[in-house]
Amino acid sequence: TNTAGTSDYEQAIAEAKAAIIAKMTLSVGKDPGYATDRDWFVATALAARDRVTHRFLGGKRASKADGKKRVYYLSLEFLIGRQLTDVLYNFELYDIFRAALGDLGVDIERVREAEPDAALGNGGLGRLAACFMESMATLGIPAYGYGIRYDHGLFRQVIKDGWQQEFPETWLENGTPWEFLRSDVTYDIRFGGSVETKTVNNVPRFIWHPSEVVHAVAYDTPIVGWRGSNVNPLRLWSARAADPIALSLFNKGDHVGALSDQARSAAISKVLYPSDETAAGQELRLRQEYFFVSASLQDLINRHIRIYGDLYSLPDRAAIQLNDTHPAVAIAEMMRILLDDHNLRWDEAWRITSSTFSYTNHTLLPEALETWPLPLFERLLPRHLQIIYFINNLHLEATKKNFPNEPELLSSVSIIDERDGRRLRMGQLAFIGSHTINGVSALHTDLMKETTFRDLNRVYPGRIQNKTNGITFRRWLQQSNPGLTKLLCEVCGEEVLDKPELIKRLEEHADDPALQQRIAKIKRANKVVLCKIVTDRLGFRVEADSLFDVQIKRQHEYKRQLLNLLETVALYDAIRSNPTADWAPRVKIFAGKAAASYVAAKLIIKLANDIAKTVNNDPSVQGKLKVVFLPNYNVSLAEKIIPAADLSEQISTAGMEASGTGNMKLALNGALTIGTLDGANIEIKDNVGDDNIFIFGLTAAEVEERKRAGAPTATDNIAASPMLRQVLDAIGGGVFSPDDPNRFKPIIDGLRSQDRYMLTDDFDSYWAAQRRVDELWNQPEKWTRAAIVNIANMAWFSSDRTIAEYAEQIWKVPV
Ligand code: 26Q
Repeated sequence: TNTAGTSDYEQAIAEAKAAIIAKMTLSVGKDPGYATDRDWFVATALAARDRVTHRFLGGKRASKADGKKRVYYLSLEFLIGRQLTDVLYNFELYDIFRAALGDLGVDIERVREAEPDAALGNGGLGRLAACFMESMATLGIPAYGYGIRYDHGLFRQVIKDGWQQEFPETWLENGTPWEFLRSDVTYDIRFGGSVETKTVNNVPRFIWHPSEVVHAVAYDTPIVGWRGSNVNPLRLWSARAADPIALSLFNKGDHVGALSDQARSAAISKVLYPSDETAAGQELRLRQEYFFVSASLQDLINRHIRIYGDLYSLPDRAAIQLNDTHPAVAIAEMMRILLDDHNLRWDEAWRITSSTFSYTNHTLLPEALETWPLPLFERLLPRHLQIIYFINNLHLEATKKNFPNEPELLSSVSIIDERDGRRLRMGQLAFIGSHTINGVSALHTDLMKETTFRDLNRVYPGRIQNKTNGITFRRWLQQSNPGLTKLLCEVCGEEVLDKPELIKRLEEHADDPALQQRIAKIKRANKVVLCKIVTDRLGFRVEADSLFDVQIKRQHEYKRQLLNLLETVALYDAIRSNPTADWAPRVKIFAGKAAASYVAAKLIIKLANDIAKTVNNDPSVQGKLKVVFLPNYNVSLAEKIIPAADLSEQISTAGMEASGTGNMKLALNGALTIGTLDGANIEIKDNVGDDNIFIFGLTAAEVEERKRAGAPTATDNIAASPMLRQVLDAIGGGVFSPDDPNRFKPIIDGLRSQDRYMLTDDFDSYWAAQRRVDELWNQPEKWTRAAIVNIANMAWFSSDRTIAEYAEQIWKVPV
């Protein structure tokens, strides 16, 4: 209590109220009486941002960072989602602002929902970057995220007659209160032209004469760590024309032509490439990559020289992490800057470069590995191509020397792929130019060493490390599941918010019926919230007492949403033929976007919706089975589905899902996993124990073995499984598409012939695992016990742990 007789808490609420009203009046320019939810969001965000800004500029970070090594996280994607709750929560202002808004007659929930998601990413890789930014701020690591400020993030998905449609996403249409434009931080980004070779004092010099210059302008978004401990910048670049308007053309009357340069330049930061796990290979994409890499390196080199004077000490003061190969051209750009702009000798430049960079690989799928046709690369970045040739020659010479009897080795470790049309392999470039390369789960890292990078791993042994992914518990537990968080604080102590390993204490009470009931009650409340979303968006009801079986992720054939759909159809048939059996009443929930050009994935979305239509309108399975496809999956929808999930579908073909992170979010929130031994599922199993997870299917080694044998197994698999045969006949015969009986024939033909993702190999085993799920669901105490054991053993999957490992073992920065 203070002198005025009010408590500090009341005082804080009064201050927040005054701040929000001041922002509404003076910044939004509205009378609160006329404010919309969106206005309240802006006013609230600006009031919250002031606190962040003080911390951001308060000198704490800058002085703390002085003399310390900085971490630069280069990523073409940052899938942040909404920021208001993140900021308020991490500053421990959430309750105060809720009360302040409540006093003003405004529901904070509506204010939260008025914020558009910052969807500057596709899926796992982009969301991981966002979790990492939050963890780096939390651990007090002086880190900068660098990326692109896309005008349009990932497209908005609409489901029309069961088909996916894409619409542009417009998160910036009303501006965003979170960013600061730094017009003074602008760099020239050059493209094209030619390279002139000169000899000066007997030393060859290379002078790049670009044909085009684009400006990169910085926008900073502060990233707040837990308890406001630290605030780091996410610096995103926006493209502007060097000449906003060609006046000479305009004056001649060519008003459109006068603006075409502006349009061409601005195109670079217009839109996020919506492909996930496929390399687009288009010129604009390469322009995006080089644009943000060049701006980021110029920026960090400026900063380094300002503080330390020269670049020799760069590796001691900076660690640059490449988030997949998307920024891998940075290796060549760093060399170019050191050689051409700073006149360093090659070996000095190479030492600095290769001891500064490290690279994370997120996928081994061949179609996702980035390669660039040499002519395209040369036309856009002629000097960089020269440098890459030089790097490659030295690398191949050294390899030849060390492995004199293995000439075949050279073609596999070369940066240039000489098969069908010469191409640059960015994975090879990133590997060769980095001191450390990491995979994102134990299995994935092992597979990197055995497959794609097998030979490079022999040439440069010891460079590959594992860093199993993690998730930030602030967003994925504390903010999205306040009910569970409150219970954890009570049972495990408040310190659990700072030390997730204390969640383990929950396990002592796993058999306590009182705790079980509380956990079940929290889950049910979360499910009721999701039921309302389903009703609001789809117009039908689902029962909160059913098992919520969820598969939420990008639509990709390797993730096998189709396997889940086959099982759905088999279950639908089985329930109808045996209605009195002990089926667990289920709601199958799907959500996820397909890349706009991914025809097969879009047809599977249509299949899910057609199955949903048939099943949901069939009275004979009422109360036993419902199928839901929730449109426009994004971070905000994930925050609602995950706390409400009972069963987490992680059913990729073993060896194909590098890690997965949704699997971690769901298990942390008490969903049991049904999954293959793939990616981080294996580590989840190791942590929660075999009895608390439903594992099925071939292992990665068995998948490999069957592929090597080369014999098509689909025919045999189908012949051996009457149930599978019936399902395929039904779908292929048009049972779910009477309006177009052949609609799904391509899917079924694909399974009968290729079955590239081995669904028919795993179907029976998956079915059996689902029946084990039914059995456990019908023993609610046992189910809840298993859920508790899952929650209790997920602490290791905190991204704070992951980032601490990167810091110690890759970046060599103190935590
Ligand atoms: C490449 C070139 C051109 C256009 C697009 C792309 C592109 C874009 C995004 C290629 C791949 C991606 C995304 C990959 C991704 O999200 N991988 C996921 O990374 C997660 C974090 O490590 C893992 O958990 C997932 O298993 C992995 O699939």
